[in-house]
Amino acid sequence: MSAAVLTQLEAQAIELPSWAFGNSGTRFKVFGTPGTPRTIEEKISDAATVNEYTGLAPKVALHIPWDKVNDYAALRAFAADRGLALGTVNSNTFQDDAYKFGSLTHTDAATRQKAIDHHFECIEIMHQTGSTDLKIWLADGTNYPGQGDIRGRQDRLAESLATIYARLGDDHRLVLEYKFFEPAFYHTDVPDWGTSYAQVVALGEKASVCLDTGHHAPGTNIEFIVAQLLRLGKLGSFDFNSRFYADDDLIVGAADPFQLFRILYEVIRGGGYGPDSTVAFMLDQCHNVEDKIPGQIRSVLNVQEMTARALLVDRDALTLAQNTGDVLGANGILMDAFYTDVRPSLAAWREGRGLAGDPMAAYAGSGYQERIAAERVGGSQAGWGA
Ligand code: PSV
Ligand code: MN
Ligand code: MN
Repeated sequence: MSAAVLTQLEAQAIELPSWAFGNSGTRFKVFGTPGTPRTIEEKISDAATVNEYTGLAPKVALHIPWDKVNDYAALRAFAADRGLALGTVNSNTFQDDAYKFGSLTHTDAATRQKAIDHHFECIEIMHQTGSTDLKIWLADGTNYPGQGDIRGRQDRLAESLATIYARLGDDHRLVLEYKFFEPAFYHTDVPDWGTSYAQVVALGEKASVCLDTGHHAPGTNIEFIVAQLLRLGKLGSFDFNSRFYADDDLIVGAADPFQLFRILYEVIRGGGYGPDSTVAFMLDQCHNVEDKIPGQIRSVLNVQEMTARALLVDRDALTLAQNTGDVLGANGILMDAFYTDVRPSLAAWREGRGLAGDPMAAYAGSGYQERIAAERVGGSQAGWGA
C-alpha cells in the first residue's frame, strides 16, 4: 500500500455507540453476556479498550435517557482521561407510553411538547459533553391505512423539528435518521432519505441526514444515496451495521463487505472522507450473542479494511475507462481494488503506531474480558436489554 494511502488512513475516526456494550437481543430473548457494563462509565471504559487496541475509535455516542447521569462535565472528563471524547447525543422518544401514537408528529400538542422538551434536554447535555451532533430517529408511524393523517403528521414533524433546530448551539448540528419500517409497519413518518432530506433542507444549514446502512429495503443501492447526499451537501452521518434481512444491527461488513467497499468508495469520491470532512462515522450495532468488545474491535477493523481498499481504487484510470466506454475495464479497476488483501499492510501500519498487529488476538490474550466478567456482577445497563 502506498505511503499516500497509509497517510489517508490516519484521518479515520469511528464513533462507537454506548449501547453496543450493553445487553441486547430480539423480541424473543435478551441473553446476558458476562462482563456487561453496569454503568455508563463502564461502557466508556470498554469503548476506550476498543480504541486502545485499534487506534480507530476516539469517540463514544450517548443515548438519552439510557446514559443519563447527574454530571455530564464529570463524564466528559472521565472519558477524556481514557483518551475518548463524547460524541453524538441520540434522543429517545420510542420507549415511553406517551408516544404510543407518535412523538414529534403526535396530534396532541402537549405530547409533541414533551418530545420537544426531551430534545431540549439533549441539547443542554451536548453543551456539557462537548458533543456537536444531535441525532433524531423517530419510531413514529402507523400500522393501518387510515389510522393517521400522513400529510398532517408530516406538517407537525416539520414544526416540531423547527422548534428543536432553533434551540441548537452555534457549533451544533441536527442529523435526522430515516428507516423504512419498524416499529410501525404500514407507514413510517421518516421512511427514506428523500423525506429526511426534505425535512432537513427546510430547517437550514445545521441540519443534515443520517444514513443507517440497515434501514433500507433489500436490494437498495445505498452507495447511490451516499453519492447523492454528498452531492447535495447533506450527508451528516452514518450509522454503520450490516443486515441479512431487516434492521439486523450486525457487525458492519459481516454480511456484505463488497457493499461496504462500494459505500466507502462513494464517500471518498464525494469528499466525505478526510480531515476536511464533516461526515460522522458512527456504528449502530448490537452484539446479541457474541462478546461486545471484540465485536466492536472487529467492526472498526472491517471499516478500516474496506476504507483502505476503497482508497486503492485507481481513480484516474477509472475515469478514463468510464469516459471511453470501457465497461469491463472500469469494472475491473474497481474489482482489483476490492480484491486486494490489505490485511498485512494494515497490521504493519498498526505496529508502526505501537499497536498490536492483530488486535483481536491481542485483546483475547489481554485478560480484560475475564476480568470484567469476574468484576461486573449483578447488573445490566439501561438500553435495549433493560
Ligand atoms: C433505530 O433502529 C436505530 O437505528 C436508531 O439509530 C436508534 O438511535 C438506534 O437504533 C438505537 O436506538
Ligand atoms: Mn441507527
Ligand atoms: Mn436501526
